[in-house]
Amino acid sequence: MRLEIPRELVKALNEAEKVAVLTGAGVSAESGVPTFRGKEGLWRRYSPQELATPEAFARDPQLVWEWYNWRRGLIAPLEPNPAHRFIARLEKEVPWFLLITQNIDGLHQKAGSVRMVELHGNIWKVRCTKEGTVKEDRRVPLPEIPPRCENCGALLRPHVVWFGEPLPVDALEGAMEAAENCDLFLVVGTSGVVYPAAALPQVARSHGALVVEIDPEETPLTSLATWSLQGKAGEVTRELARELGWEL
Ligand code: BV8
Repeated sequence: MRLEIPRELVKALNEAEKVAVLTGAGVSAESGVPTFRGKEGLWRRYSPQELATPEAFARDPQLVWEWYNWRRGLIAPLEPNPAHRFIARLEKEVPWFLLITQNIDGLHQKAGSVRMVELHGNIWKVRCTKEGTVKEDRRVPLPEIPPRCENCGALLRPHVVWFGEPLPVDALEGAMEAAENCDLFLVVGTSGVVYPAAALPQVARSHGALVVEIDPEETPLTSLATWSLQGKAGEVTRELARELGWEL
């Protein structure tokens, strides 16, 4: 069943000068990355709110690292899907663009996105808990759990933002500025429950931007949207690309 794309939306996308995009786990779902709301096998008895916290890591670094090691192993072979590729193409088509992602999987970069900020860090980076140094580490699986800093021997942690931790200041400032100045704000695959990321569509709306949501379900952000396209990101963006005459 072909999704109906409103003519005004196609016009708005063709005329947009400044575009910001906010993505969540849903944009990676069709690549095979489990969303936080989907309960995945081994880890279904834990919620991210329990494991993705500094307290959980202090209490049991082994358990937290087993969870991240499992996720790294799952994500490593995955490829971007048409939604990631649409967003990377949109970046090239508009004069001013910023992608704001909550995802830590690195699939946007793999699809060619460049002008982007990672609000919650990146699963492929590790940080020394003593020296604060950050390094890329793509070893799958990790040779030892929990991994240690080869320089000082202290525990390494995933370079991601846990619940209760502040977001990277430069990323959040860049995201806020983009939400305040864009004329079109596209939200793809987020349940809109995690703050401060979830506040960005409201900021864009209150500064006069058109807000477009792509999600198979209604979310707290749907009422904010000028257009809400209820469908899977890969399928909806394929339709949008067709309307725009883009080959993805
Ligand atoms: C902070 C990295 C302050 C780690 C993540 C009470 C009220 C309001 C706020 C709070 C509160 N209590 C606490 C807070 C703050 C808290 C928060 O918001 N909690 C929530 C749970 C209430 N926020 C924080 O703690 C943040 N920090 O506020 O710091 C501060 C300031 C100064 C000094 C000290 C402290 C930090 C939050 C970041 C947490 N880290 N990730 C890791 O991943 O391991 S969050 C993680 O979960 C993701 O990054 C993402 O942000 C979030 C999950 O959200 P989604 O991406 O939306 O994914 P979800 O599964 O929920 O939804 C998927 C969506 O996709 C759905 O809508 C679904 O329908 C859709 N979908 C499914 N399939 C598809 C699809 N869409 C399209 N196509 C498909 N095929």
